[in-house]
Amino acid sequence: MLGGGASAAEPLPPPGGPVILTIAGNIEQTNAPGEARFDREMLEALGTASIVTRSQVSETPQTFEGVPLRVVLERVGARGRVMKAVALNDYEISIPLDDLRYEPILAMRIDGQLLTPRDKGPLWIAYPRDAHSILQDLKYDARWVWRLRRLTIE
Ligand SMILES: Nc1nc2c(c(=O)[nH]1)N[C@H]1C(S)=C(S)[C@@H](COP(=O)(O)O)O[C@H]1N2
Ligand SMILES: [Mo]
Repeated sequence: MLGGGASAAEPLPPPGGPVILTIAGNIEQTNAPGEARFDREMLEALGTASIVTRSQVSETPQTFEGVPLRVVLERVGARGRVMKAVALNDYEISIPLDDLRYEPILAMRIDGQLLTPRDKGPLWIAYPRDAHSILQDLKYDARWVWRLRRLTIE
């Protein structure tokens, strides 16, 4: 559950560059009809964090760097219990917002390399999998949406 009285501070400016993430659904801040659109610069300006962890796709720890999901959702004034995440390949999964307790990020870089839509980019949802044994499970692996393009707050 996110929200409970918290409100987003400033109106969201329109993106100046290519849109890499669109957020829709139950949000307070929009910069397009019913949607909040972000380019890379807008996301990076929210502040980045990193996670060093192994994953379903790498037995060697990698450094995932990006924007904390919580910060992005707070910026748009998201309120709800679940977010539907949709990828460029139309992969789709519902993620409970309770997962924010694990501080997942929207990763833009891996080991310093910018993710592009040709690999797992532009955004890849990453969890601190090594830090929490509960996350070492297919249920959570399926929430590591790569090539993420859209979130809908429900
Ligand atoms: N965009 C996208 N993200 C995705 C998937 C997918 O098919 N497309 N599969 C999910 C599932 S079910 C798992 S277990 C992990 C790892 O999937 P992979 O081994 O196919 O990369 O990524 C998740 N993220
Ligand atoms: Mo999976």
